[in-house]
Amino acid sequence: NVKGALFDLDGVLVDTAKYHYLAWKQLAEELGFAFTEADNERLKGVSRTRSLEIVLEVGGVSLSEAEKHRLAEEKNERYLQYIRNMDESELLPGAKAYLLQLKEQGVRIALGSASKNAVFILEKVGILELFDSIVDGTKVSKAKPDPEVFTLGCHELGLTPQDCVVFEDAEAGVQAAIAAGMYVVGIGSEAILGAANRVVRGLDELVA
Ligand code: B16
Ligand code: MG
Repeated sequence: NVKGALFDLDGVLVDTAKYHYLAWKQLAEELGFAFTEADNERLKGVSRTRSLEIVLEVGGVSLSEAEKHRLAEEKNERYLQYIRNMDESELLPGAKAYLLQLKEQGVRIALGSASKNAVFILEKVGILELFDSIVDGTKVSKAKPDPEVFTLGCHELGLTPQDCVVFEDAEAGVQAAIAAGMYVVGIGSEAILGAANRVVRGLDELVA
């Protein structure tokens, strides 16, 4: 019986990938190369620092640590310009209804995201107060597929892994949940998330 639910943010509750994409694309253009939506798939669920390395790899560009630090900051400034305009209408279908349904059932809710902007986004879309625990990129040092983000979330909820279910849209996130010993529901396509215990197209499929 499920006592805790851990949610990834980007791709599960909101589609922030489109804003990450716009910000990275602008950065790539500034550096003189193109960055496509297909390239952007590689950034899903990946930390900001690692994302920049992938972007630079796409452009065949190598830079100093100091320069990389500056560009990561610059990308984040751009990203913030996009997400500051977010509101409740940007919640993915079924996201809020499903969170409320779980709350009604007495299930405790945690966030397990790589993003350092997670709290800001949850506030913008109006669901911050539904979370009993927030584990985000400011709290963990090891990125998915390392289980740290989910193990910590489960611990903060005062539960054991067998009590918890994870909702994830990225392959690395599904692997992280499996490594944490939790039941995992993939959000997206069976072809990519086949390792999950169950795959649905979106949280709206789970709303009773
Ligand atoms: P930030 P998730 C991830 O969110 C995104 O999928 C990934 O593209 C992004 O690079 C990462 O957050 C870090 O985000 O730059 O805001 O710290 O899927 O783990 O919720
Ligand atoms: Mg995600």
